[in-house]
Amino acid sequence: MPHNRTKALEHGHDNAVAPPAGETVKPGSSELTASTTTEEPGTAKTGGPAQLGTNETIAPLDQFKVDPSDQPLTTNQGVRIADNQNTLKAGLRGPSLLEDFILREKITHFDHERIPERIVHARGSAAHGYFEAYDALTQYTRAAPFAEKGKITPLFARFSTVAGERGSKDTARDARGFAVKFYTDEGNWDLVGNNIPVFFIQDAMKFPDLVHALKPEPHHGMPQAASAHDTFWDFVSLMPESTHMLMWVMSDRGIPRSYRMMQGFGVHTFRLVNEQGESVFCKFHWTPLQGTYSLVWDEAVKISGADPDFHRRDLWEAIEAGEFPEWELGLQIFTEEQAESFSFDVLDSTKIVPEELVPVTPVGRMVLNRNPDNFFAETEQVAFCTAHVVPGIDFSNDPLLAGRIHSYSDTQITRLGGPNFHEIPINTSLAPVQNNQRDGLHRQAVHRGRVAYEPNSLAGGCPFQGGASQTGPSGFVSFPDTNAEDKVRGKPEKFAEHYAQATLFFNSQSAVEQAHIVAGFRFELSKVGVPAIRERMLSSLVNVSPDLAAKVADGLGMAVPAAMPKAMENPEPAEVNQSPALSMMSLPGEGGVRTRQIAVLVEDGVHYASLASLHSALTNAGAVVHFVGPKVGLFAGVGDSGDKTGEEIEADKSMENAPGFLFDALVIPDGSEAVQTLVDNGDPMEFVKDQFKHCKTILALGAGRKLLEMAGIDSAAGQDPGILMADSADAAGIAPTFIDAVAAHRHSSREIDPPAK
Ligand code: HDE
Repeated sequence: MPHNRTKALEHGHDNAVAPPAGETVKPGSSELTASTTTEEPGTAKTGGPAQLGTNETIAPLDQFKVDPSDQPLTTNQGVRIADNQNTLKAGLRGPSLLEDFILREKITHFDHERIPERIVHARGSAAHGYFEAYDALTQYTRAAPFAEKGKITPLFARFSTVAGERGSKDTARDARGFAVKFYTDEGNWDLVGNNIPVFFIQDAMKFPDLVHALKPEPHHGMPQAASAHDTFWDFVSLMPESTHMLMWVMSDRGIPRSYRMMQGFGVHTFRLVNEQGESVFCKFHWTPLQGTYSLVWDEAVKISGADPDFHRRDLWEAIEAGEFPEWELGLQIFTEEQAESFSFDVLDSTKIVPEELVPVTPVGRMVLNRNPDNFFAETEQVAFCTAHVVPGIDFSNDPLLAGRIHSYSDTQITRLGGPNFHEIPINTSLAPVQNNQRDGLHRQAVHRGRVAYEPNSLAGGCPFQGGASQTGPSGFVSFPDTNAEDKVRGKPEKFAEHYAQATLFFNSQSAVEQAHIVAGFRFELSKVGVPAIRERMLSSLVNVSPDLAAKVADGLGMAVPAAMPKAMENPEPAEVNQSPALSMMSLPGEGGVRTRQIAVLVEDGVHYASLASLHSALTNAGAVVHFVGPKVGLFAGVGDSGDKTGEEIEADKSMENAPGFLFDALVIPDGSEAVQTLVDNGDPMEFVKDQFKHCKTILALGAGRKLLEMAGIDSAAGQDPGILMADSADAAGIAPTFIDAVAAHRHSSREIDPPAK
């Protein structure tokens, strides 16, 4: 805190000038500041529509907000600065003086502005929000967020890519982090998951190896944010346990359309523990209400050039527009006895528990309703740690999880500069913190008194320990798991089965999704320089699906090798051979076009009335409509006769700054003169071709169909539900069909590999 508000009071001054409170989002309903909602159930579940962002996390952050409005410029010591333009010099053309403490303080601070980036998940975006419980879950857990129906728990969620550095692109093929910090009544609980429910490795011992193989190769620092290179494929082809995760990453899950449109998973098996100390196993699932959607590869590659912040911008803009993204939290709850009967081991993070074996029960929703005020202070400095659990949540013996419990707190010590990172405002608990830990770099708390030990009599025994009972606010008690085995380095038997669920995943995909997996492997392996690595990977894929291996081999111009010998040749038969929930196409979508970005091309001579009526139909449906011209600015509209009406349309984007692949759908306008100019310009044709190639919806009004003819795709109208044509007079009439077509996300039936001319 740069200004000590209490100091003047300590010395008896009452005229201290406190800085004005930082600007925050205007408080909405005060209901969200209460610990339970008072709303009547508004939807089938509980709660009503999300409200503008205000929640309990604002208060602790507010104390630290700095607002410079009407304030003079000062040094860090509070000394007013008279001249912020010139260094102190011995004469106007003379040498600068060492005594210029103002210059030295400014430059010194600047020199240390950067902190180490996260070793993985360096690039991310975050938002504040809240969790609302649908019902009390007290029969399973005493965790505070699930204590009663309608209970609200503030939270901060960060989404990230894994491999790329902090300044890398958003649309790389990669897993995505999905980390949620719940500020519960009983302390912070961090659920640090991914958008993919399994992981590459089974044991924490292999994590540094995995990351060293995945990150840019150390001799030349390439490639950035991508796994398309030798060291990664060398490692994973030698680690068949990675195969299941590879299937997910090579699938469309590796290139999400938006952070708002991806699932999240806790990955490991966790424990829920109730008041009576009884425990069940649990897997956490987040499902987006916006639907689960992806990009296509060509689109992802192009977007990474035109807008490396594509996902960051999307999350930020949706929240700014009041389109608060929402996810449903679902739990798979099962007993230890059930777990023992499964053909796989639930302590193995390369395995899912198929929903056909244990259904996902919806238990609440997460709404993100407030953007951070400061990227560094909040998004960069937030420290998620799997060790941060609260009473009612406990760990399983998953050996990958065990390593994480250590790693996250440990890494913050370097990244955030010492052991007091819990005092950084975004990391502070809403529950009071009292203990005898003292000092260390950057300590903020001013502990009073002489006692920093326990037991003590001088401080009346305080702070006192809660006791070992599981009930009430007595404190965290680890579940007394019974373990009576030899101390060994090794793996349980079922960990040796590496392919059944990779096959389950592949077989549960639609034909289009399977084709994308083939193309994903083909692309990545085509970048691998050492043929033996490609061949080894192919031999592993034979064990997943001979069909998959054959298609990838064909794409690489190679023969299919013999199957890689399996670690376990005769595993227990899998219980489930098809799981529709694994296909994104079977997941519930939002069904509408809210927040979808629609480009409407404009030029001078564009038919005004048809665009105006389409614009209002689309914006009423929640779509974000952008008029895209050869340059930004005003363009003259015409009427049915082609004469200027005096009305103008303002292009808020240009074809140069917003190429076609950034949009979810395209409208080509009517107006002969405008269309002729569009035809004569190369950029609109690129728009049409990319939209077509990426299987998006295109609507051509009136004369605009000429652009479709030029692109050779006019004949698709009537056959392809995503290619629409209408007269200007029917612009309002076609709007519902267009909206439905955009809501379908993509019209994959038109996809050809390699793409049509
Ligand atoms: Fe992480 N991981 N991880 N990880 N991870 C980090 O922590 C680690 C794993 C995940 O938005 C680091 O604060 C080990 C699985 C997310 O800030 C680090 C192992 C899953 C984030 C670390 C794993 C994840 C991280 C880097 C294997 C999905 C970003 C900086 C034993 C369930 C959180 C940091 C954020 C970040 C270690 C495996 C997800 C180094 C040792 C499995 C979402 O501590």
